[in-house]
Amino acid sequence: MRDNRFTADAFKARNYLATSGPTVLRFRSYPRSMRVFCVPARHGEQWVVSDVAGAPLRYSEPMGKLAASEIASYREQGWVKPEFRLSDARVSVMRDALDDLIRRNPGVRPEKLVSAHIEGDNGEGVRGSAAFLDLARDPEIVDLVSGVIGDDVILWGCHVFCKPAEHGYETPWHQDGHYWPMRPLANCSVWVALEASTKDNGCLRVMPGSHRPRALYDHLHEDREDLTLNQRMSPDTFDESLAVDIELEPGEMSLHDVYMIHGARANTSTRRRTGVALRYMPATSLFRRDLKPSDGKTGVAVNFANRPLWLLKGVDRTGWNDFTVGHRSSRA
Ligand SMILES: O=C(O)CCC(=O)C(=O)O
Repeated sequence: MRDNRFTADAFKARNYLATSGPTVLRFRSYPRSMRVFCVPARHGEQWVVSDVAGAPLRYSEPMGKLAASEIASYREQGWVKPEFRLSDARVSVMRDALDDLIRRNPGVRPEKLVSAHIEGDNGEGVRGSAAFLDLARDPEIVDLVSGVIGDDVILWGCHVFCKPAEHGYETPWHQDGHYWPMRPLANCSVWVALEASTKDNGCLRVMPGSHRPRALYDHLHEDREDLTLNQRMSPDTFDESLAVDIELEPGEMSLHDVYMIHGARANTSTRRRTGVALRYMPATSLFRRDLKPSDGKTGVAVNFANRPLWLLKGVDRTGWNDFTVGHRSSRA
């Protein structure tokens, strides 16, 4: 049995338990004969109220929802780092999947593992893995996304940005909206850290509030081998000194808006840095398969014409999104 009242208390107790280990906590709303502890759930953690003998009586809601303050911060700043994170066990599963993905794709730069969630030959030059689709469909992550794009959620992309130690490519400053084909332009990206992502190994950097004008700025072409993308926003469009570094521990994540100006420095450190960028659009937008990414010279080969879509929540409000294209059954 689930108990929604419990979630708020569980949030407060979480940090306490994280430092003191499993313990008994009492909440005012529960009788003294009950105790509270944290157990690993399928992904992440769940809180249980049990009787003194340990029989579970109540479960908390999974902790995947954004708090009101997190939603407000996303609206204001264009990004947020939620309280929610993956469990260590889940991170370890995903790291194995990452190593396997890299082994499957010896000829692809690890910063350019596009559509990594499509198992086998994905038609975009990468042999993907279902483990990333599982992550992208994780109900708790989808619930986070719902908090900012609403209840009708389409998964349309997943890009693994793995920057090897010492020679990981820079991601130039850019806006995702410059490249993407959904109209009206709307998207939330969830960037999940599989390894520590810090200033020295090239963590994601954002320009807070840059999404607010809902405008796209010019991107200049840059012909260099050592970039994740071959386009960069002209430096006079924004003030880089105001950038915020999003440092994350393994399992933590950040969400950012489609108009947000962001990038990442090259990784010259001795530690690899990997983020899985999961892309979700509201089903009030149409995924326009006829639109190409800007001028086709982005440095990442993508094929929107055959990109599969998954309706993960709600309904397709446009009535025009095609959920058959690109799926295994229609590719055979
Ligand atoms: O991880 C990176 O270097 C860049 C990620 C990015 O640009 C994105 O997720 O939109």
